[in-house]
Amino acid sequence: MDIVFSPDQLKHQPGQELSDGAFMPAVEIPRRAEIILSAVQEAQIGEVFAPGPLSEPLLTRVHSAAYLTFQSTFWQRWSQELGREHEALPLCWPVRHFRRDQQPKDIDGQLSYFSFDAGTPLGPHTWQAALSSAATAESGAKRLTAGHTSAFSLCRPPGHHAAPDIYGGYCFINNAAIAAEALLASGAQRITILDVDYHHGNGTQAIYYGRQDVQFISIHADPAEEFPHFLGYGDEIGEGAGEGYNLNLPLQLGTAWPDFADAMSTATQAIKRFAPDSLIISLGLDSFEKDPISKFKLKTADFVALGAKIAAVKTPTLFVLEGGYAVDDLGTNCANVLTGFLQEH
Ligand code: OKP
Ligand code: ZN
Repeated sequence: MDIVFSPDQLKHQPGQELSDGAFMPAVEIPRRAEIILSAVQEAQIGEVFAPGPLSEPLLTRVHSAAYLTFQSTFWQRWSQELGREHEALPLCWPVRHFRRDQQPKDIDGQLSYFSFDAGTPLGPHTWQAALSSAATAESGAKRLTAGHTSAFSLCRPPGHHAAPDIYGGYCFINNAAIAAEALLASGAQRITILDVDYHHGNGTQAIYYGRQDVQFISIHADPAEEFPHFLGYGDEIGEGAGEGYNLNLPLQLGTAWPDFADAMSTATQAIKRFAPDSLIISLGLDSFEKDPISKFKLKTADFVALGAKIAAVKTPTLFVLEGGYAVDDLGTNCANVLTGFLQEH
């Protein structure tokens, strides 16, 4: 299985995030990617390749023009117009009675308009790293188009919380959607994105909610108990042409492998019925028992079983890295998923 990785992804170096009502050291740090890179090489999963440049049309298929303008010019405006050198966080959102049809002109207003949380710092090289992460996803998708039966896009920062015009949850560009659009642009008819990250993939759901060419399935902590709090319930089934093509499988806090495995069986049955040309796995490793921000109980050995369950779908599969913050175990857990997949493949 080819592995795609770009060192430019390490340039997003958030210092502090707002979490639990206080500034805390950021958990979505470059070390995550470094430790996974060395573990998958050690486990001889495959050869590592750098991605080519991201294709611009893919970006505009996933994100709005206004959002892309905001992100690509943000740091210049923040630092030169406002003279701010510290990383940026939004402060105020258009909830309930506010209007959201007016895009503010000022930078702080726009920061809020294009975000959904205060836990996702924007720094001087964030956008460059996000573009490299998206290029890593595109490059993995190209391997499936070329006939490979699997690939691993070692993406960082992650992508599944990013919606067409909103960043948040450590995500700026929706990498799984970039990969899906690359596959569709190369002739695929149907794609499934299966999101196994501990957190609901609200951004991916938003992008595909009205579409029947991309099936979205997410296994995650119940949003009534966990971030992102406002999406990810079981009654969200898609709308219009997309009705029936969105499947949320929320699980209770404390879920261990047996119940996670049952949800995986439900997911794989739905995938087989849909019969996609390719499967994209939004691979979050934060379902791990020692994850510092999560409350599931998967053990290191369970990740081998997770990889095997994914292989049982018997469809060309692209793994796109999402979350996972237990840095010491992250490499082993990631390599275990890929090894479990390759053994059953
Ligand atoms: C990103 B991904 C907990 C704050 C939660 C956001 C978590 C983002 C997860 N005190 N902060 O899905 O792994
Ligand atoms: Zn997560």
